Amino acid sequence: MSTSIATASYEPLTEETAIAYIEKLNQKLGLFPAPSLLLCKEIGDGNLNYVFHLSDSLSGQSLIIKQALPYAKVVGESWPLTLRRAKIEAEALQKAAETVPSLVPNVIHTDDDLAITIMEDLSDYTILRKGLIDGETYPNLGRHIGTYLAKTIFHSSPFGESQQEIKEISVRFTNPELCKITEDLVFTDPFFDHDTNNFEDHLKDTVIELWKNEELKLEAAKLKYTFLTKSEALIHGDLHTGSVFVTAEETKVIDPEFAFFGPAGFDLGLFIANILLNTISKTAIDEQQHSDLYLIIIETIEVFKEEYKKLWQNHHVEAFIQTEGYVDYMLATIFEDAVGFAGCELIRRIIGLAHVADIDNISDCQKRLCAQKNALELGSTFILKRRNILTIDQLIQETKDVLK
Ligand code: SR1
Ligand code: MG
Repeated sequence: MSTSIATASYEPLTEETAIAYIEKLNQKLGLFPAPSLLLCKEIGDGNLNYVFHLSDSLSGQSLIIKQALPYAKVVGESWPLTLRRAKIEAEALQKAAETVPSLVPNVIHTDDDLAITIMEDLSDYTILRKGLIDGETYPNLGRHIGTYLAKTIFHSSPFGESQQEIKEISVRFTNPELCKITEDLVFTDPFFDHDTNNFEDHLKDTVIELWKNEELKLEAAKLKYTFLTKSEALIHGDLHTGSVFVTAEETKVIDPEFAFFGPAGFDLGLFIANILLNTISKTAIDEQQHSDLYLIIIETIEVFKEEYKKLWQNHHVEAFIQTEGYVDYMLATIFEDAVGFAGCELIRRIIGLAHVADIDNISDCQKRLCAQKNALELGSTFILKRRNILTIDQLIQETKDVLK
């Protein structure tokens, strides 16, 4: 259900006004049983939004209010950002719930004027990035993410949906401002001496070498063009390990505010890159091979391909669907794009504005430098060799060659 409550004009919530807002909404929607005693805490640690945890100390029930800010929290008010992203995020979650309901949080209510989404409380879950940094293992993760990717991509593509529905999705999820952030921060700025970049002094020579690598820049330019122009499916748009909540058994994909109708390999590429950033970090710290992390990548890709093929066989929206070689061609192009996008993500997390704690939190300076250089080398390898990295084994082997 979507409404506007209390005021038509936007105001950032505080912990106090969040409680007042929910108390008012409670009268309409019965979110908490009466009487209630609500407590609220702002718990957001992301780059862009407020996240309030609301709990009723009488019933023990709880929920989350997510509110978009009109600017990027990570930079400040000098970087204005559309509030419409809250609507995109809520609708992307609802769309994903049509095909993978157990893998996304339940959206309870939205308010477009206040850029608010109220959703199921996932406080029992851990952000995957933190869990991996802490050395936790998640045996179901690869299967869950592979399934999430196959189902969300297939069912929002012309192979799984009618032509009219696809046109409607592509218009509804037009997301120019958030796409521009990715175009700049992932595909452009890290490859140039740009003022948004943020890298350590000890990397300066390596980064200057990368900026001079014209072959690499040409391939990065092609990948940027693919991101700008390839409209294949409704994608999450920011599927790093901070966008996944996990428990030992369960997985929830959150935060699809960057969702748009884009290249089908983008989410897979970002997810692989972020698992690899954790692998690179751990390998730099202990010089061990981390087969559990490689296994997440292997299972994600294998399950993605298996599930995608199953869906392909069972749906007949597209006349050519049974044509020999077509599904393998599609999967190969998605994989090639994913490898290239993974390369760009590896590089931008070292040179660009938005870093990852997996690498930045390595306290030993020499080990951190080693991890940063390895991420840049592996990113460059993926970008340059993506057309020859055809299998999961080749992808893992290229990684091991860089990390040895
Ligand atoms: C200003 S936003 C920086 C980064 O945070 C988001 O999660 C996206 O990854 C974006 O690139
Ligand atoms: Mg996010």
